[in-house]
Amino acid sequence: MQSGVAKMRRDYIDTGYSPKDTDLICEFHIEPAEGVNFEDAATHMAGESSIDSWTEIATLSPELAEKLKPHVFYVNEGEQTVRVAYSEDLFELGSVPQVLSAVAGNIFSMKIVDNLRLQDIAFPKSMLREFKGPNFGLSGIQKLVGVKDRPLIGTIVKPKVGLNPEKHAEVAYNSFAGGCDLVKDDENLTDQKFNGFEKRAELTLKLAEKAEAETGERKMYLCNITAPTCREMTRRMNILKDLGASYAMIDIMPAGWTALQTLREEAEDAGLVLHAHRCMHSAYTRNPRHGISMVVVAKLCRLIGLDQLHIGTVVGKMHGEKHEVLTLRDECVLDKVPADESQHVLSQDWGGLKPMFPVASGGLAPTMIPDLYSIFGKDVIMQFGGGIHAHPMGTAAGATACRQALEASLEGVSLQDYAKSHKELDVALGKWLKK
Ligand code: CAP
Ligand code: MG
Repeated sequence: MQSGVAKMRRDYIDTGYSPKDTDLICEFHIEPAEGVNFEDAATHMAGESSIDSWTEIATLSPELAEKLKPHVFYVNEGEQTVRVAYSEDLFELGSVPQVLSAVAGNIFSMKIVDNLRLQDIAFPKSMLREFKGPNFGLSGIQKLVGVKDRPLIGTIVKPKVGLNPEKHAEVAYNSFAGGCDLVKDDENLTDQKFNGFEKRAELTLKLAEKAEAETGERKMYLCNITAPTCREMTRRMNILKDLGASYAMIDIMPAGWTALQTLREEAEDAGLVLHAHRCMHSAYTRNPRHGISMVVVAKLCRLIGLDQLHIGTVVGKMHGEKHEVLTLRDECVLDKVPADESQHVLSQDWGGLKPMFPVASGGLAPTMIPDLYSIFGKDVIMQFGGGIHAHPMGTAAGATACRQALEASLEGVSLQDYAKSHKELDVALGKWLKK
């Protein structure tokens, strides 16, 4: 056992403590290293994430420690779970980076744990008050698009990268004309030499407008503003605003939390909806024994105020069990999320912060729409990349097949029956329905 384990203050375990309304509460999964006692690991984790060091420090007076010490108020060694209440005074309440530097910082590097996972953070009202949450959110977007009684249908221009701006805009136009409400860039398309940001935005927004005039439906283009600096992302956001866009898209994990907090402010000034693509999240979230859960990522996004967020599909190509995806959906949309011990979810009162619009994307085909509708209901954005552009009759037909499959689902008609009088759907069934 390391000497630090024996020397740190030992009064952080406090199972008699009732968390205060003002405390920030975290649930952790802890796997101590060999030879390290579970409570010692929890004590050090709690100390390192708040006020303490590896050894007793003379500069930490007993009075100060008493005031700011963490309280490990729940310990379940069998389940390898602890919950820690942190005084709000430990935090810069409006700073996601500072909060993460504490409760998701050095602790992941400690030798005394083999694995450590931050399962959830419950934010106190004092912290919620420092954030605005989504500006548009679920109902604001439904109002903007003029659709609230069905899921929205979106696509991702494919191939991911490689098209020039003209071709990109044409693929977007065909998607809109066929029935998509939303068309977005792929996560790795930003401002490459073959497809510059400004030209792409200009041409695609122009054709979105044309499709609006032709179809009588609102058509939204989600252009990816992810860039090396906040200043450049703001510049790109302002270009979109000047071109009359309603949306900006951002790769939330590569861009980082400071960027998201900055962009939330800039987006409000520009009047733009923020679409959050979560690529890279699995580097943090996928290992069930280590890292940071997607629940934490989703909650931080709602707190900061992204308007819509990818949460998984259940039926598509990315990992994510149904219960996990529905937990994320609840954190996006509910005002009061109840605790769910089995899912390591803490109760969260969002205090009226607007809901985010959940996005299901990744490996979806039109044939999955009945399942998606039964899983998510109407308050979801369904996105089909390959599932639209690989349609044998082309992109527009792929989008039409999605709308037809959605109509069938809303009317409670089987896809096979609906396909009898809807050619695009019929062809899609021929391609994607498992025989
Ligand atoms: C979907 C997608 C998204 C994934 C990411 C893609 O395209 O654009 O990046 O949805 O997963 O490139 O895979 P396809 P998630 O429809 O062609 O799969 O939404 O779970 O973060
Ligand atoms: Mg993508």
